[in-house]
Amino acid sequence: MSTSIELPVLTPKDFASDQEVRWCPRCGDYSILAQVKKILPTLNIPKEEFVFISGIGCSSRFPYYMNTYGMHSIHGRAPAIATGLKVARPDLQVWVITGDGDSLSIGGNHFMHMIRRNVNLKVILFNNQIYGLTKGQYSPTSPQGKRTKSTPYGSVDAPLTPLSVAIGARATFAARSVDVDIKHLCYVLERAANHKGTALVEVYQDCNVFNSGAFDFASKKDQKVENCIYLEHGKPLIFGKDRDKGIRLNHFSQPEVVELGKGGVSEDDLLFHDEKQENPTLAFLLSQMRYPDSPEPMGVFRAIDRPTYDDEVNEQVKDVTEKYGPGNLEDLFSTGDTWTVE
Ligand SMILES: Cc1ncc(C[n+]2csc(CCOP(=O)(O)OP(=O)(O)O)c2C)c(N)n1
Ligand code: SF4
Repeated sequence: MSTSIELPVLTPKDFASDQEVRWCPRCGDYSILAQVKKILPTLNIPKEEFVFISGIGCSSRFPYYMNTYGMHSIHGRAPAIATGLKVARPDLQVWVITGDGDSLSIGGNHFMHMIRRNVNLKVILFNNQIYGLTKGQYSPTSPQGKRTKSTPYGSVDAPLTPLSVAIGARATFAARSVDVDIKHLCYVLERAANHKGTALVEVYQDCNVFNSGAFDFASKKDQKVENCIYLEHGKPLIFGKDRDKGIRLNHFSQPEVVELGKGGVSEDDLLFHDEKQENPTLAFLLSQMRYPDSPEPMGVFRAIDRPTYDDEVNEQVKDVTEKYGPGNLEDLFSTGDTWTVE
């Protein structure tokens, strides 16, 4: 006789912890927290199998506010801890929560290696283009010229584009959304949750205290239709209030804005989005389209299949154990190239 265990039906409330939320009023972090709590019950995964691991920053307080397992870890090191956990416990769904400072300043190295290895982790990068927790210093994503507490005359640094870094490291899933774009953010988070491999979601997050309005172009209703292109797999890149503008590749394979119907330009001339392209060139090109120089793409840039690090490591351990038997740490330390220092 077979018995099947019915999973309890979960709601967003089941994922809310009893901790007082300590973000500033109207911070974009609230919306991201709310949307994550909304999508988790749709995944049909027992609550006990979710783990949220963060680094340090305002955004990294996230695990306190989730009624799941979690860890508020070390600055920039969440990818390393999450990788260890995922390899040891592949049955868990492990989420990494990080900020632009946490992931791209002190944690830039770890971030890149998590992605190139394709560890099966879901990553939310809260990009507010500033250090929030430490009260308003510039970050690696702050635009050139940005005046902050640590750049009083304007930043001279060339900023990083997180999705370009990720796609450069051959990310198998890379997406972007905006904190207050609730439906779109839920869609992207759900796609990430269901992706096998490192799934990076960059979320434009308003730090209304130290960098207010940085993403108005992508969050205000009247502005976003003109400034953002919502990517859809297999569909042409069209945007604008009247959906009369599109993106075409010019003779130098560079994206350019064209007006539909003008000079004989039709939908067939436009660039069609293909998130499944193995070659990352096109996804990288899209990631380099940045407002205000160009309309900015939103959505899933890339979603491809590749073996995951955790699967590969566990497969290798299984094969070697079958061949040589279970290992012994003591033996490992005292065999081979060892010597005594006297
Ligand atoms: C080893 C170490 N270096 C520096 C700091 C100081 N520090 C704390 S959070 C932070 C940056 C946070 O920025 P971000 O990741 O963008 O997160 P936000 O607060 O904006 O959400 C820094 C530099 C620290 N806590 N530990
Ligand atoms: S400082 Fe900025 S990022 Fe941090 S909680 Fe306040 S509004 Fe949010």
